[in-house]
Amino acid sequence: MTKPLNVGMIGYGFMGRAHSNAYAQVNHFFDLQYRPVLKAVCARSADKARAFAEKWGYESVETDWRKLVERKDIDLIDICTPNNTHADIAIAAAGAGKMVLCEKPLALNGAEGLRMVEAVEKARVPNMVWYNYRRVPAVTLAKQLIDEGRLGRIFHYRAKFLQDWTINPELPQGGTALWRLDVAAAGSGVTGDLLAHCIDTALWLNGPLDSINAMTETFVKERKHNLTGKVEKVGIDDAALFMGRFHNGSLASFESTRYARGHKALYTFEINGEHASIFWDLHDLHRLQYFDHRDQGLVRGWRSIHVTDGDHPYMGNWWVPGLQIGYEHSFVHQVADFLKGLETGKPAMPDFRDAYRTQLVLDAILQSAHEQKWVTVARG
Ligand code: SOE
Repeated sequence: MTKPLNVGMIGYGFMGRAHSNAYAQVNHFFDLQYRPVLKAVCARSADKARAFAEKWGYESVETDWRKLVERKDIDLIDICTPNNTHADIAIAAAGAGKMVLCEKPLALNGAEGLRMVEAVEKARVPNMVWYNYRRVPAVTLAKQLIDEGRLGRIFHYRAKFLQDWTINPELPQGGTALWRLDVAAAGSGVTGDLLAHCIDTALWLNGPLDSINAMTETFVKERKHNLTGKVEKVGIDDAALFMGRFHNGSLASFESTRYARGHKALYTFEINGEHASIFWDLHDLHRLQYFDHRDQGLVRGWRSIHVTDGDHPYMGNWWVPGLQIGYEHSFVHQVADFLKGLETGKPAMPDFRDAYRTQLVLDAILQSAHEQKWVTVARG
């Protein structure tokens, strides 16, 4: 018999759907002691909350997140709302003794993130941040190969996340669908939205970053604001680039933008080591490219590993070898690992503290770009 774990989800957008799907699917594919129950969804609009609840099978709705957090029949609060609401909800949820899952980035900035870390650690409640790309099987395989020492000493870590959906200067900022363009709601632009993913993966695969030198640009300086109806200054960064030094001595090169015409979600990373290199591309997410210099010269070359075999990470839980899975499965894996962590007492990462370390890198990027100088990354 599985133990029910009652989920109260706040928000109903793109991430609300990805998480709801993960809760609904996880016990079909993973053997776990806990079973998420879609207990309540919360949105300011009762109509929208009801429509979402009906579609995804939530048992009830709330329109005030404070009420949801206080409900005795809720075990876990899942935060899928804009970044400027994460801290208040997470701190209240931890105070009410709930487990807390939070969408990325953890917070608007490091100081706010630290308050959230302190709240969950003080309350001793399980917590996790949805940096889902760690759980793409090919990315998890990259971690395995690096940890086995196959790459040897690492020289370079290169990552980029490119999109093109904000090039139109007529696109307004703010409001439900466009809060990512409003600095008050998002905290930053591509730095917190896209580079955050690259940094989370990088810290996991390659260890801490010591210092960075960044530049950011805002290509469209003013946009109409959906909430005020007025043309207002744009406060987010549209593009962010940095170079840096990892603690292990390797060099970092990172780029993200929403102005790369033709690219929708081109997240790639490449790691060059003394013996081998690895390359991954979100647009081809079930493959890992691997080059090993120790291969016999005649057949040496980049291998494209189709990460679908039963002994590849997570894949034994899905179909049969050769049949690939996709983006939504990374969320299923994250829930599975979280629930396993509750069972074993070994928490799934990234928890709030781990995600706070990413937040400190984001702060360093914005500071470096602003002050036009190298910045030492604070350790969390
Ligand atoms: C932005 O377009 C976005 O949806 C991010 O917010 C997500 O975190 C990323 O995974 C895909 O792109």
